[in-house]
Amino acid sequence: MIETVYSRAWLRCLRADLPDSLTSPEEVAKCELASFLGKGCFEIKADGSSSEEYSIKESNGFYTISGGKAGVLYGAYTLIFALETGAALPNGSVKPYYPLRMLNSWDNMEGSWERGYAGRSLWFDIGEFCYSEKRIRFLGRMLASAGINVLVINTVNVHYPAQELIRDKLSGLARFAALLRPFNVRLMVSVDFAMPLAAGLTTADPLDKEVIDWWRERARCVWSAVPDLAGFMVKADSEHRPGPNEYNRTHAEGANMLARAIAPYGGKLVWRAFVYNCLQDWRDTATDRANAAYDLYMPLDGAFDENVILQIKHGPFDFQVREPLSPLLLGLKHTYKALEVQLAQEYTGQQIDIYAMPPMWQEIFAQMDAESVSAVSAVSNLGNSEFWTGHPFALLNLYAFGRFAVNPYAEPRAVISEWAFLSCGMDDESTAKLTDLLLASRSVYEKYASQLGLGWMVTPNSHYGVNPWGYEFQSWGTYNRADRNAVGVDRTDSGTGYTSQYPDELRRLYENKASCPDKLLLFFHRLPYDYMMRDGRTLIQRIYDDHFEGCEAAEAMKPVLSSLPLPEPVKEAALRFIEEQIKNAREWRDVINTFFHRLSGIPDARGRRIYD
Ligand code: GCV
Repeated sequence: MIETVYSRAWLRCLRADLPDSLTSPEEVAKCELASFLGKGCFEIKADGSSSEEYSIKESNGFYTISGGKAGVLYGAYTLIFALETGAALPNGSVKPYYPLRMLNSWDNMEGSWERGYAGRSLWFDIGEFCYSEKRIRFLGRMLASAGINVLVINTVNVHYPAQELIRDKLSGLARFAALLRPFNVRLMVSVDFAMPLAAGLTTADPLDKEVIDWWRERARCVWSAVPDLAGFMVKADSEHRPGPNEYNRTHAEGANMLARAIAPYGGKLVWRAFVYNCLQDWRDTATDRANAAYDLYMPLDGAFDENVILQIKHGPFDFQVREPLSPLLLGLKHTYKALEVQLAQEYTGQQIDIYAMPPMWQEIFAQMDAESVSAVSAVSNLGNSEFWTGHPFALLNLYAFGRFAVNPYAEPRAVISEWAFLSCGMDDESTAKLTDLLLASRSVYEKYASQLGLGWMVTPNSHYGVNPWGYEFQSWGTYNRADRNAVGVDRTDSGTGYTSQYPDELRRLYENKASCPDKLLLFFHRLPYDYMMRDGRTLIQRIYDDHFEGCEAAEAMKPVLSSLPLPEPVKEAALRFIEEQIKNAREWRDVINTFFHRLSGIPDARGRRIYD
């Protein structure tokens, strides 16, 4: 395979390659520190346990890192980054907050990548494992240094030949697992619930004895090839994927059957809660897709086995620019849960437009008790492009996800600034300018692409670019119901009843349009265009203003980027991408403003140009 040049990402201060011979996190830690600090400046005391905990002590410029086998590796990266950025060393013993910090790669085995915006798969091609070991090792360093410890290697939509990952391709799986093991990264595989059918059985019914035995035997073979496999991930009864409902079994029955097959090996069964009717009739205004997951899973709370983790997207829909927190994350009390976020910018600019996610994650963790979930999981934004993520700044989201997984109380500005300095190595003033730009980027995007909680106004299928009625007359349950008088869906008690899924305090907040936060107003309420907002503007004026302002803010990013001493080729790429972003922002501004102007007939109070 031809080796492409790739960015060193935030590991610029470290040497490009590690020796191929390193087999344990402790060895990696020693090697990274020896080349960064020099031999004789540090000691590593690994206690032999598998703990991820560590402590760092300094005495007269000599550093001692103590901890478990994996812990000392995290300690080494913490020390290196602290010395590089001038940050304080942690006090006492520290360990990552979540034991499972998962990156979900939606890679297909033929090499494409579902919702991928940065080239092709880093490890699959033409139905086989196919990768540069050097590059995968570098990936391992990136993941470890960010704190990520599980890599799900294939998309949850498991099609042939990905089903074979747990059958004919076990030796490839084992080799790949071995490459990432020294970085404390364990693999997980997405499996197809109906796989027994592909293997020749007549059913995939989770209560059928032959099916149960088939999965047990599969688990035995898989874990004998990869003894530290983290587990299986399953998307069932969702978007045409098979599942237990086809056999009139519940999701608890389906998940528990698989969980029991893998439990003897310590495997976790990550079951995705992204289940809704994707064949809805758009004329049906009583059915609300936002209600679906809560309605399905709340009655099953407590029915899942100990090694099942229900993976729940952060909002009730599907990674829109702004959604309220999924009520399922708040409601389930007796089920292990993983929070799912999406680094791949499917609805948030596709790694062309800048969209830094840390402010969003801070909001998510502020709304839910961090302890109420036991794992975090992110859809990957990586591919084989030069910068790993298409836009070089999109790599921030991978780094920052790791930081929030290690510490859900992380501070967005600090994380962004740390990433900016480590990745670009600029002076303090320039780092601060880039940090400000990135910190504001989400609200810039939100203003031109999806304000007031209205989502889905995107081009169908590709999901990039504006199309206000693109999803309006489709079966996906994604409607804005805009007409000449009003826009939005009433999700209150008098509407679809979605608000009733929240605990009382939140229910009251959202139920009442006077208290509902502006950013979610049209998510929860259907409002006339002349509705008077808290700030004294009408709804339609706010829509116009936001689109003009969002577009202006995108345009204003260009001179800032031009002025920064970014290293090449990052600068060239940033200037190239900002041209596309500005074009996109202008299109959003003009299409959305024209759309609502045509519907409402109300002109812009400030007389700006809106096309007829
Ligand atoms: C993996 C959205 C995406 C799909 C994705 C799905 C999911 O619908 O568009 O590509 O499928 O979410 O999360 O399962």
